[in-house]
Amino acid sequence: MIDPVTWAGSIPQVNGIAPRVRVGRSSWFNLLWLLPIGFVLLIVAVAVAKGLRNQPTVQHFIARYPGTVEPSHPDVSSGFPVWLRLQHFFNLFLLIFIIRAGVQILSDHPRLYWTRHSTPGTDWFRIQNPVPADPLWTAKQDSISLPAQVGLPGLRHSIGLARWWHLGVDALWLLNGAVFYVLLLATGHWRHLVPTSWAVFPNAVSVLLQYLSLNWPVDNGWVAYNSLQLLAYFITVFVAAPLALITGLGMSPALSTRFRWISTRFSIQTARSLHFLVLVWFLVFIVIHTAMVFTTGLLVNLNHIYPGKNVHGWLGLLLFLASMVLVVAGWAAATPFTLRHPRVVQRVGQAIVGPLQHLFEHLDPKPGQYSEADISPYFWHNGQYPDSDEYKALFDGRFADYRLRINGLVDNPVELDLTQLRALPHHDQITQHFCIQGWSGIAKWGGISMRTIVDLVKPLPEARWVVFYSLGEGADKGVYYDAHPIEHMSHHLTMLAYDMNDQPLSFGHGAPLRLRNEIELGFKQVKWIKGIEFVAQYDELGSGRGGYNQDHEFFGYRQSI
Ligand SMILES: Nc1nc2c(c(=O)[nH]1)N[C@H]1C(S)=C(S)[C@@H](COP(=O)(O)O)O[C@H]1N2
Ligand SMILES: [Mo]
Repeated sequence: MIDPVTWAGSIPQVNGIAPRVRVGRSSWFNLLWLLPIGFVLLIVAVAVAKGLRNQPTVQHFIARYPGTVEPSHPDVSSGFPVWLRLQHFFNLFLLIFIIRAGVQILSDHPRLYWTRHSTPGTDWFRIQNPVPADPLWTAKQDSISLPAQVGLPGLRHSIGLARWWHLGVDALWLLNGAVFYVLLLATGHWRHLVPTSWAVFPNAVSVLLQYLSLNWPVDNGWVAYNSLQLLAYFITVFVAAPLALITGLGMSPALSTRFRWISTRFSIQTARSLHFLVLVWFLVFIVIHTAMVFTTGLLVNLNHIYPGKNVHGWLGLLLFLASMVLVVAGWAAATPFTLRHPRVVQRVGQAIVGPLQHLFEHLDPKPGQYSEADISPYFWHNGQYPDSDEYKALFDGRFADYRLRINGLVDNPVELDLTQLRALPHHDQITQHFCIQGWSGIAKWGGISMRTIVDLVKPLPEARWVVFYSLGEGADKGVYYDAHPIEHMSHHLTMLAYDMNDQPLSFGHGAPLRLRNEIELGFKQVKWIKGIEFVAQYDELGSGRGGYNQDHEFFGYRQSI
């Protein structure tokens, strides 16, 4: 049971602002203006279209291209088979949760960029005020709340739960889509959705003119969609949906650090921005599609897609309303259920998505990811800063009394001070950080490869996890920690860093020592490390879920996506 008041370290709920898009260097356009502007443009477009339709050439054009390319294959049956009607409903139902949780994820870092640096002021879109000047401003402070029935679950910084909804339901949606593709192909119904003649383009223009001039074409979607509709459906099913998957995977640290040829060209921020634009396409599509269903013969349209009959009558409407009861119930229940049973959401999400995340965890990243020229001018801060007396005393003494303890299931437990740590073989890497909230940045990390540490302490065969404990607490009090699979300790880019960009690690970024394991998301990169323990399992640590955020904010213990 989540108490919104004490959630995430009693983070107060803060609203965002109306969406803004940057124009030029630093002017911001409030997208709410699109409503009156769009309305005026629509009226102008109607007037122009009406004028055009009085022109003989345009009339000829419309007579030549009436709007629909008749199906040339007599073997393609008309109408909508039962699998298609069911899948249409599943699609609609699942999209509700995907979209709501997706907007929630966006709200955790309510800005979009085109470069992997996520530099404040270079965002092209934001639903949050400009980043304050405070040099220790964290991404968590930057997150915003959503109304409980818009976001899923709406609370500020509830990204852990939102991700289970988004990724878990997405897996079901992709399965539904894959079955849909197969059945489309197998039954020949793809011919209803794929334009097969160039005539689709002049016909689409013709349809647009007919709609805008308020003299609508006669539709018969039972047999063939009009060309504009066909293009919209085709783009949605065969372009937007696959793009949603591809851009979604483009945000994975494991995939990005492995498949360099693509992630060097399309950074996580390009993927994230495009992922958002796909959402915009879906939203615009849903609004227009629904409006057209309602205004082009509602009863017949609903008879097509619900009972699958090309008739007049009320059955389709009744079935539609019954299905809407399910939709409304699912919509209304999702947030209250999530707040009441967050562990269930975490467990079910983990069961659905976990295996895939495990798969990606096998990808050892390539060394030599970036060069000095790629280093980000600004690197966001995140997390809960340490404020214990122990930490303050160490910091004030310039870490002269600092000792890193490495123990647990090892042959040779050690305690090392900073001089000893710096005397170990030096390793550095220039890599990209992926915060779960969505920002990224490149830095050069200097320190010790975890391979060196493993050689030094000699883990016992039963050691399976390596737990990194912080000197700092988490947002709800209690030690911040995170467990990593022992296999990752031999990956190329797993290291302890004491330098960042050739300077000793700053307070904010984790002084005196932090972890880098580049195939995982940012919250697993424990800062202000106090000790490292090799264990067989982690269920007796914290609440037993493999890390502080897993215990307190329902994140997953594998975060390769
Ligand atoms: N001890 C500790 N380590 C932590 C955190 C924290 O709250 N406490 N936050 C994590 C998160 S969410 C991120 S994104 C990175 C941020 O590192 P940075 O501040 O150097 O960017 O640190 C991670 N390590
Ligand atoms: Mo993070």
